[in-house]
Amino acid sequence: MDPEKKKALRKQILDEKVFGPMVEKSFNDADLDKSGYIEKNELAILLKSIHTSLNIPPPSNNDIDKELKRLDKNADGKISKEEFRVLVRDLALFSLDNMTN
Ligand SMILES: [Ca+2]
Repeated sequence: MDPEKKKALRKQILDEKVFGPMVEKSFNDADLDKSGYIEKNELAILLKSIHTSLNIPPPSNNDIDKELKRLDKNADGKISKEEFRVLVRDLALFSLDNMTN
């Protein structure tokens, strides 16, 4: 993809009008028990399905702990919707970077 087009797409993805609903939907899908937070077991399920869809080996328990630590800014052991935005952003940009056309 040409860099200009990529830049435009990047901007589009991170526009709050697009990004906000994207976060909302991914969060609700990942919050299996509807507790309003993504707990470690839910993060594990989510990361496993992401790895599967990207065709990379499943995350180890250590990978999941690391990701939880990275996202869990206030260190309460679970991911709030606000904290979850980082993951959705990374994933959106990762998918964009890996688009072949
Ligand atoms: Ca939950």
